[in-house]
Amino acid sequence: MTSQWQLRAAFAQRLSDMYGHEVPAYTTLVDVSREVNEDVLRARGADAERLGSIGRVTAERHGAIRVGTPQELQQVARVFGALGMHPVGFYDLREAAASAIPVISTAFRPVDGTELARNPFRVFTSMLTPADPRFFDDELRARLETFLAGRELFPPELLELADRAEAERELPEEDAERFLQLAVHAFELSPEPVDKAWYETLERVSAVAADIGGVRSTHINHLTPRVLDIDELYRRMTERGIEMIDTIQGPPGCQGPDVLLRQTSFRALAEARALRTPDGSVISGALRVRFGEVEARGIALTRDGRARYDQLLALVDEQAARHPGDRSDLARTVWEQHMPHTEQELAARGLGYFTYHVAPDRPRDGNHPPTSITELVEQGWARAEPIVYEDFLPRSAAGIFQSNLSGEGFRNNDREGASYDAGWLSGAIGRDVLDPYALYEQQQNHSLAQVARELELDGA
Ligand code: OOG
Ligand code: NI
Repeated sequence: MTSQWQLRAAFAQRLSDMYGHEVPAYTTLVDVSREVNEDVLRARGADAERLGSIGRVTAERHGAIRVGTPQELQQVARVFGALGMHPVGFYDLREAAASAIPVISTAFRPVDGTELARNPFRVFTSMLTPADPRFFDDELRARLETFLAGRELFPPELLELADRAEAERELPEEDAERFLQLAVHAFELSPEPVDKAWYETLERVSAVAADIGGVRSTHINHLTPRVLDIDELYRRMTERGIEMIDTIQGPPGCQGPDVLLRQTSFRALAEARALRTPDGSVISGALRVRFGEVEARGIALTRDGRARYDQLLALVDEQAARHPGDRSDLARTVWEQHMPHTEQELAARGLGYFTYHVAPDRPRDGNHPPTSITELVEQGWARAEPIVYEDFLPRSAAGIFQSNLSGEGFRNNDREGASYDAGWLSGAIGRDVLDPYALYEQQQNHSLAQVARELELDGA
């Protein structure tokens, strides 16, 4: 029998093999990430593994896919449900950038600590919003919806196997093999010719709309390894002559603990594709759809911590508008002034999530332990271990989308946008879209309750 986490790990590995075969620059990114990680491990020792074992980090990937309709999203949810991955978080990218990005998104990922430690594979999943009149007029919307309704992204056999794997939490070996083949195939780039005129019609609205609704299949558009020092990775990729986008998205790299998520990418490469012209002939052309991204993960921030992060970003924007120059220098200065420089401070101020554990080696001096967690940590009764951020950032996601679009696209801001939120998305998928903060908080609270029990604190 193959269990869900084994299916997930095998799927991530096969997707990686497939992607490396199709997009060789991805392999370079993975190699350079591994080299950087080995160097960081050598230089920093155990500290390098504070946010995940080197085994987890080396195997860790996130992918990104894009679909067209709620029905397709429901099917995606079944495929990932088989792998023990659940929809977490709601991201609205429609306003997050200057370019037209007509999608809303969630991320499918494992949610509990044990599963994440086994294999944290996650997929950022976006759904097109044809019903948003700022991007699509009635006629284009109708054509798009008809086109999307007529395609099949996932064969019924794959979905049946997925349902079985989810219900039984495992599959017999032979079925597991079949499931993996079908699932990986569903995310390969299709050789089928692309309808050139239709693709270009959508491209005028948005390159993302064309990528999603202009073809009869879906594909993984990037697969992202995790690196322990993204500034160093950026330098080494540039040295190798791979042109990276001009920034690292997310918090600036500076003194103090890493928080949230930092990401960077290389631009989508032109790939040869067959195009069908209006007279029915097939010509060879090129489309830019797939790219490479890499990320460094830090500590998960609480709602307060995240509010601080968003305020600082706004402050940096404001200053950058007044002082043109290197935005990252500005950001570092702002961060160094306003963000805690130590994990202890992050925890004590309630800005970051941690799990707490009774220190096994504290000499028993007859004193009664204090009851506040900050004091327990300060006096050596308990230790705090950071919880790693497992999710995404809407602004960084928009930045990644945007840096890979060929044109600005079109958004009519005179019209009112269609409104979507996590509740709407839950209804559309037919599964709860989980709140990431609730998940981190649960993990933290669980560990606090355990500490209280072990130290026999009042009320425990
Ligand atoms: C998704 C872009 C967002 C990330 O890591 O923030 C993303 C896409 O291009 O479909 O993957
Ligand atoms: Ni990504």
